[in-house]
Amino acid sequence: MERITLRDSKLESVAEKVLSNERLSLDDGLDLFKTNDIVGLGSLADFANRRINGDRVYFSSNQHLNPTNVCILRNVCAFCSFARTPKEDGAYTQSLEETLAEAETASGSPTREFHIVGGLHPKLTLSYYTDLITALKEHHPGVHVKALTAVEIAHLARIEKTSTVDVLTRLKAAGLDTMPGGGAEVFGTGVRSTIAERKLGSAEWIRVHKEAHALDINTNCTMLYGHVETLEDRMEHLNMLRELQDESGGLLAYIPLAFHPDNNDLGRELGLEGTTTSGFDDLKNIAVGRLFLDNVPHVKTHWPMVTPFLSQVALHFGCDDLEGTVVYERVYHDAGAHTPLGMSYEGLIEFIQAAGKTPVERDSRYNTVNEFDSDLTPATV
Ligand code: V47
Repeated sequence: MERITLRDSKLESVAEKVLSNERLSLDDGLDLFKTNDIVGLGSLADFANRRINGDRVYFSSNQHLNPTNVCILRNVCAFCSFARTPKEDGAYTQSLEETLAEAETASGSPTREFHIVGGLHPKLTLSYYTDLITALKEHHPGVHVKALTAVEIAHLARIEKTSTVDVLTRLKAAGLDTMPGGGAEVFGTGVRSTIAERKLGSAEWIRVHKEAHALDINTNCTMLYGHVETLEDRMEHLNMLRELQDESGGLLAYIPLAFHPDNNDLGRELGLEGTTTSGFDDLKNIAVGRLFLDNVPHVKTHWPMVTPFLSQVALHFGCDDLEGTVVYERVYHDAGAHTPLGMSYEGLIEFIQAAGKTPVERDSRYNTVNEFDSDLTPATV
């Protein structure tokens, strides 16, 4: 029988539910977010994670590609440091050849997944993306493509004057395998109108993910935390994700996204420039996500966002996925991240082993590509 030591007696009833695999309520989630017993919380989340994933920790030999940073929401998403207006300094839109050339720059391990997201360009049509996906698959046989957030899908549907289902169907025909979880931010209308007024609404974000699931396109989900949201807002958001998954079952991973406040209006307005979310809150978001989203199989830490060091500790706080080699991360580095831009394949393996876990290289749908032993080897980043 598992023994979990708790210092916060408020967590005892939650612990009973976790041990007997009972669903947590919104109030349970709030108690978890409010506790200072981070070790107790982590032990519960670790238990819940090991019940699903054992000691396996997933990673991907992947490359992030961001074909354009030109975005019609440049002055809408107050938290974003990546977007530019078409004529603004630093604006770029890659040609197909330029993105294909960037896709060749990964070294050391064959790329098995391309993660493609970018701005909502006012002129690029669907064929820009279908051509890119088709060409990437031609040049990299067997590679998976995880591309375009629900917000980008809805934008392309507007440009093409068609439905989001039609856009998804055509992307799938071109080779789209899965979709990333970005663009969810915080679903609650109060927060959403403060940080991203006029962006795709939460109901539409959820609808696009349901449509993708119905087409057998698995997706991820996220929550952007550490700005104006309350703990109640976080729980409302997680509850909407859990309901979505109850209904359609296509979510693969939840990724809590730590707000980076440099070079964006929200960071300036909140006086947060030069700061980061606390490690305490980063771990709480991982652990509560693992415990509350009992129907989502994986919880991922995006290591370039919260540092490799915090991500390694998170592997004992409910997290079973480290993202991947990444190669060149732009979204968080534009917003002040000081982490490396990418990590080597061997570095990721050593990093997982040094946490006493079993590294498993996965494809986008979490099929095992390579499994390594869990020998403890000293890790360097
Ligand atoms: O949609 C933008 C967020 C997302 C900031 O699904 C910011 O596997 C914090 O979704 N501070 C893009 N967050 C990243 C993303 C992602 C990353 C890794 C893996 C997966 C996956 C998804 O990043 C955006 C937005 O929600 N974001 N700016 C910022 N300053």
